[in-house]
Amino acid sequence: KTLIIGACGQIGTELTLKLREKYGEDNVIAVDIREGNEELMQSGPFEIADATDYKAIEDIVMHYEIDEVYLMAAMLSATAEKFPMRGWHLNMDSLFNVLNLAKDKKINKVFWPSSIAVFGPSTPKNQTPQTTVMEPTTVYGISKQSGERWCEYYHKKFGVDVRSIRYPGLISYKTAPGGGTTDYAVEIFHEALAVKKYTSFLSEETALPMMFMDDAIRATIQLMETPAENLKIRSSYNLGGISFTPKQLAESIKEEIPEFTIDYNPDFRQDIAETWPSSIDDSQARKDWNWKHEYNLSKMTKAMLAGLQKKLN
Ligand code: VAH
Repeated sequence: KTLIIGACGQIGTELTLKLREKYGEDNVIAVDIREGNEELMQSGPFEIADATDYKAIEDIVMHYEIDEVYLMAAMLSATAEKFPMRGWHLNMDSLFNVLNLAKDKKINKVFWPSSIAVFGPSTPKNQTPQTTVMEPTTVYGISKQSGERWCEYYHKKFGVDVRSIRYPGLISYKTAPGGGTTDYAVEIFHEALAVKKYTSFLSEETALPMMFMDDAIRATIQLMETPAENLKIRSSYNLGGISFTPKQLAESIKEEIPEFTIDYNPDFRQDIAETWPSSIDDSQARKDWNWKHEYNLSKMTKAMLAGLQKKLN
């Protein structure tokens, strides 16, 4: 049985729905600190629990006879800058809970999300390599870099089968944006449909690695289903996709909504975005588990507008 912790989050929601489709509703248990959207809540077993509460998570693992856990609970970059100690506590203690359950053989496989936020100002910005200098300057990035070190340590020391992906900015329409620096690229679609204009909190030339959620979910499940002997990386895999600036995204939206306009009012999140890469080299993921993204910028734009339109109707 599969457990998704943080099932109501941006990735967790779509991951839960996709896994339930694939493995059967009753084989995928959703857990979060609060209830999720209607589609999620009606699609299978749900438990309220705090990801940092070891006993609560262990009880759920034993009760449902869980054998693999996707730990998707985290505080993202912008929010963690406002609450550093709460961000560190949530991101790290939830990981230790799940790694220790695996070490004690109470579960046999773990997925844990890292992020391009592990890279910092001294990291090569274009086609950032799998192995490179990483001096993250955000609480979130520091927690993800530390988490990667712990994942590799538990794999090497205790044989824990933990797998991880450094997600780029993820674009989706099924959940509201949740405190990410890349979430301008989600908000913009809501505004484009509602009022045909958007004020971007990142400047027009800020290129960031991005990915449509369907590609990210497919990559996650593909990695988890890859035979362990194929995996060379046990910290976290770089995952590329597309890379675009707010200006390029606005141009893509104008193809569908000609009267759409954008203006720019960078805030503290601009400082975070400037420490991150512009594009990612994911050749290791392509080699080890045959990764290939499918959504380019225009295909993603069309899918986002169609998905949101459907939700609004
Ligand atoms: C954030 N969406 O903005 C997340 C992600 C790479 C960015 O980690 O914090």
